[in-house]
Amino acid sequence: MGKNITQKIIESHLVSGRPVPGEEVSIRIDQTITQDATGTMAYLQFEAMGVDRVKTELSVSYVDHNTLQYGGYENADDHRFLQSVAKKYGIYFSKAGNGICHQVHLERFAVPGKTMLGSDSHTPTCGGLGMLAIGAGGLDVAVAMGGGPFNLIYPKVVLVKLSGRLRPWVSAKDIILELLRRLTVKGGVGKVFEYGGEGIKTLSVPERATITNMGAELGATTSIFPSDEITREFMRAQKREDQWVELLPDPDAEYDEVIEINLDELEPLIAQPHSPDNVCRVRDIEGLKVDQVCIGSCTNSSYRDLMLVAEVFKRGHRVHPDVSMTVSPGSRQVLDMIAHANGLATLIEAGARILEATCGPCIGMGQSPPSDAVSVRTFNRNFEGRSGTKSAKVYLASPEVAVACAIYGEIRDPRVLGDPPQVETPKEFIVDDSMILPPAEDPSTVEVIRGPNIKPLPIKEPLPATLEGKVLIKLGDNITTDHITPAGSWLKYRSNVPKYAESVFSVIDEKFHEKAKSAGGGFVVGGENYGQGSSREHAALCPMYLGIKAVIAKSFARIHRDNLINFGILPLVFSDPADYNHIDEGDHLELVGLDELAPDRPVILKNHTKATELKLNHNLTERQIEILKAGGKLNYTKAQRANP
Ligand code: MIC
Ligand code: SF4
Repeated sequence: MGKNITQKIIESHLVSGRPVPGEEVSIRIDQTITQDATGTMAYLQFEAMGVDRVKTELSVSYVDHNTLQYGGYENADDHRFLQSVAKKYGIYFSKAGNGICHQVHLERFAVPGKTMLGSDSHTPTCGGLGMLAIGAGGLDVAVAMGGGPFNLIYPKVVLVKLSGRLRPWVSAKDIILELLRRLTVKGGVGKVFEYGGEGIKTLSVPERATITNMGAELGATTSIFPSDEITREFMRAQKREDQWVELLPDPDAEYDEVIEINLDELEPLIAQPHSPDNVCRVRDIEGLKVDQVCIGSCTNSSYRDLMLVAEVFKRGHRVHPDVSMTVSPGSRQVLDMIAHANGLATLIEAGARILEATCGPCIGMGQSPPSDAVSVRTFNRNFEGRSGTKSAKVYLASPEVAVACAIYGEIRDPRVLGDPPQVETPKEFIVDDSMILPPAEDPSTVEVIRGPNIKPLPIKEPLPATLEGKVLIKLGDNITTDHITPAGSWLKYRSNVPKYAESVFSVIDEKFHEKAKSAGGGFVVGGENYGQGSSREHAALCPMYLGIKAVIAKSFARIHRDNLINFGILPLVFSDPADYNHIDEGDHLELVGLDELAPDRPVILKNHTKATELKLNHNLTERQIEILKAGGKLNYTKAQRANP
C-alpha cells in the first residue's frame, strides 16, 4: 500500500508504538522552536532537567511576542535570560525585531521531511514547506531539546484535494476559512490535513503556509504540503536550495478521509466574531462600518501579502479617515524586501501605521480597538477579548479583503477594486541573518542571566488516591486558553507564575484566583473542546498553582490536554455528555480510587452535594498515568533520567 507524506515522515522518525490511527506513538524530533512568551518557562524546565546541551539538529529561540519592553524591566530581563540560555545550551537566538518565529523559520530554517516541535500552536506554519511541524507545550519542547521523543496519538490523515485555480481577489486565506466553515474549530482534532491535487501547483510556499498555519484553528495535529518544484524555487530564492528534498505521496497513497475544494468556486470569505469558524461570504455583511484594520500576524505577513496591499494603494487609494490601519511585517526580511520594492513608502504615504516585525496586535500587544469597534484583521484568532477590548468585534479575512475595508471604511468585497495586482514570488530574497545569534563554542564561558521577574517553577506533589473539593467554575463549549490565562498586558508575567496565576479566568470572573485560593483549590467543569487555541502551558501551570486538581469536560483540545497532564491535572471526560447538566458550580466533589488509575478504567466521581455518583472516562495511556502519578512531567522526566 502506498504511503502519504505524513505516514512517510512519522514512520521514518518512529521511536516506539504502532503507526495505527488512535494509538500513541513516539517520534524523534529534528528541530525545535520556542518564542519569548512560552520560551522562558521551556528553558527553565530544560535547565531543571540537567542536560548540558540541546540534542536536536537545530533549536531556535525567537523573541517575537512581547517586544515592546514597556512599563518596566520584566520583558527586557526575560529577553536577556533567553539570549544567555540560548548561548549556553547550543540554541540559535533570533533577536526582537527579526520577526515572527513561524515566518522567519519558514524563510531561514524549515527543511522538508524533517520533524519540528514548537512551543506555539502555529508551529504547523512550516508544514507549508513539507515539514511535519507540531505545536506543543513548553515542557514537551524542553524534553525534545533534551533528546527525548515526542508522544502523539497517531493521526488520521485527511487529503484536502484542491482543484482549479483561485479567482481574482480570492486568496489562500479563503481556502482555510472555507475549511473552517465546513469543519468548525474542533473538526480537525486527531487529524493531519495533507494538501494535494492539481490546485496546489498554483500556490506559492507563503500561501501554503497561510493555510497550514491556520490549520491550528481546526484543532488539527498539523497540516502539510508536499515538497515540490515550488518549494525548491522558494528555497533557492532563500539561498538554501541545497537543503531541499522532494517529498511527495506515493501515487497509490491512501488517506482516512478526502475533502475536495474547487478553488474556482471560492469567493472572498470572512470569519465573524468571536470564532474563526464563524465564516460567511464578505458580500453577505458588506457595508458594516470598520474602525480598525490590521495586516500581519504569522498567518498573513509575507512579502506577497504586504506587497499586494501596497500595490492596491499604488493605484491612488488611501486609508479611510475613520480607519486606523496598521501593518506588521512577518519578518525583518519582509520589511527589507518591501522597502526595496517601494512598498513600504506606498504604505506610509497611504496612511498605514507601520509596526515592528512581531506578533503585536494579534496577541493584544497594542492596537486594542475602541469600545464596540469593528476590527478587520488578517490574523488567525478572533476570540472574545483577545484584542484587549472585550466589546470589540474582530473579523478575520485575507489581505485583499482587509485593504478593501481600509479604503472604504466599511466591510467590502475586494472585487470592487478592479483587476487584482500581480505579486510575483521574488527570485531572490534579501538574506541577512545577522539578527540570529549562534550559540557559544564554549558553553562554560556563558553565565545565564536571571532578572527578578523570573520566579522558580512551582512543582506538584504526586497524585493522591482521592481528590476532593468544590466546582469552582462551570463553563460552556470552546473555552480558549485566552479565557484561562489571557495574554496582552499579562504577557510580561509569563516567567512569574504566582503573579500570572492572578489572571486565571479573569475574563469571565475577576475574583476567580481569590476564590480558588481560599477554597484550597478545586475542580473546573467545561463543555466541548476545552482549552482550544494557544499552546501556552501556563493555562495548566497557573491553574495548578491555584490548586486545580482536575478538569471535567465533554472533550479537550489536544495541546491543552497534554499540558494538563504535564502539570499533574487530571483531564476527565463525561462518559455521557448529558452528565454535564448534573454538576453545578459549588458542588462538593470527590474522585476516588486514583491509586488504581489505569487505561480504560473509568474514574468514579462522587457528587456529595447531589448525592450522586458518575463514571468519568479519561483515555489516558500508561505513560500519561505515570506522569500524572508523579505529579507532572518534570518529576517524571527527572525520575526517568535518574533510573533510565
Ligand atoms: C497565540 O497565538 O495565542 C500565541 C500567543 O502565539 C500562543 C502562544 C502563547 O500563548 O505564548 C500560541 O498560539 O501557542
Ligand atoms: Fe504571534 Fe499571533 Fe502568530 Fe500567535 S497567532 S504566533 S500571537 S502572530
